[in-house]
Amino acid sequence: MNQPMISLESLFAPIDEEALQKAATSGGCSSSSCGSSAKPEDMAEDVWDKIKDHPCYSEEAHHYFARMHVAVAPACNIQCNYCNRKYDCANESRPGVVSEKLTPDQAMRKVVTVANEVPQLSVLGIAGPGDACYDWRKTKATFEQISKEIPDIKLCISTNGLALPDHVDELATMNVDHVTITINMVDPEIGAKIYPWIYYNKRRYEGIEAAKILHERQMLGLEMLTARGILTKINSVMIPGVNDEHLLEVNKWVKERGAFLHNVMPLISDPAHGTHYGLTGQRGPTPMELKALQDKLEGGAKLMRHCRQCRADAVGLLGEDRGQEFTLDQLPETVTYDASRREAYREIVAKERGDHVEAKKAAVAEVKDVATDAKLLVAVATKGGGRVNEHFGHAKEFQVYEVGPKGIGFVGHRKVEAQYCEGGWGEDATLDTVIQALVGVDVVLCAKIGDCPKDMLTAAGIRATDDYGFEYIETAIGSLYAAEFGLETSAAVA
Ligand code: CLF
Ligand code: SF4
Repeated sequence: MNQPMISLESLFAPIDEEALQKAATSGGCSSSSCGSSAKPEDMAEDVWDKIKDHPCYSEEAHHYFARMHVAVAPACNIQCNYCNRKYDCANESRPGVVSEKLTPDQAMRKVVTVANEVPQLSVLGIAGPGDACYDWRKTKATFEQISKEIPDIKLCISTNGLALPDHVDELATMNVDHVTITINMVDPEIGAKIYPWIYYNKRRYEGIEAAKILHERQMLGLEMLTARGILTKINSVMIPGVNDEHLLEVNKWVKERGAFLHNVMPLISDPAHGTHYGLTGQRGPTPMELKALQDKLEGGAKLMRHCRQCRADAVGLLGEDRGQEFTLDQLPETVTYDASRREAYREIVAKERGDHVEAKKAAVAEVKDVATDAKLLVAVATKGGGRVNEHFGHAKEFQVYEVGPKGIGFVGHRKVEAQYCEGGWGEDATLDTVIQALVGVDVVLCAKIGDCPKDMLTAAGIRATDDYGFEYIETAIGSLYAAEFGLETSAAVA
């Protein structure tokens, strides 16, 4: 099989047009086999086929593949205490953000435009504002149109679960393989503290009665999806003092009913968003509280830790958002789908991904060989492709890995509200906020860092290095760990 020539840069944004061109003309692998070398040994082939290029369902895929959301279904049938209807659905998306609402026809134009320009695109999701199952007519019309035009795009929805059981059969017929249900409780007494009311069967219910109905419908929906082989992700909003400890119970219930992933997201509560929780002073968890709960949940339903709580009109890799490049006013009046760039990209990824998996295995073996119990929390600046390839001052987020005797694992990300280096020079005040975002981290790995930010990080107890720039993330972390705790000490971080 011919493989395309690949440069190290070929998977970084912006996409290397030359590499795409070579891949497009190489006659390489078919897109259906792309990335198959990365399949975990204990995973069934049909499950791997469904997740291998889904950036949310596979942590590994999120380095390579992008999702886009279209906000076509704004009506909602419940009230969550962390939601203000002016904004996106906080069950899946970032609260406090207003996304551009589209008709199914407008959504079609947008998806085709993005598919032509963003070769990483693999998934189309409907994730608020509102509920995709309650506002079903628009969800269905959108999916039907788009899957006719781009048959290989994966379809994904997010729902609060109340109307879900009414549509599971249609979801199965429409080849929707990925559904997210937000489940914050399995005890209606706790539910009553999260949901003031629901609207069900043309009636409004409140308090414990409302939470009980919602709970029963969520469990029924999950069981129906599992029975049809649809992969279900459970989102839970962690609300300190309300459901944080209770999420251990939720994890057990959803595991028993076949959930594929459990994604615990932090409550984002800001009085400016005008939500009940925001206005009554309910706080969200700190990054370390979230990690501690996720660590407690290990061993139950498999955890998703790389969620970015994206916008309901997000476009791009999970850590980036190119939505502003594709607003309605910028879309062409007519557009025809051209599959060539997406196909070419998949060829490049197939090769790179196989190499990445091999590199990861070698790095984990290297870490396990080191005779120590020490653990490190390592923050990585990356712009995709699974490599340490972003400058410290340009990073919009850091991906956080834990390395220790058990190996190397992704444990979350830290968002940076403003970049240290904007316009070519660094601001000390901005650096303070970056340091704040990195609390608890031991080492930062990046492609480049200047002496000044490095010294300020060191003063805050965080070491930083660009010694491993452009390596695969796991290779870099493995080398760092071995240098620090193994026999070789020459490359230890200064
Ligand atoms: Fe979108 Fe959600 Fe589908 Fe992904 S997002 S509908 S499953 S395609 Fe992903 Fe974004 Fe987290 Fe959602 S990172 S908010 S989990
Ligand atoms: Fe808001 Fe989503 Fe809850 Fe509806 S389901 S109230 S849109 S967070």
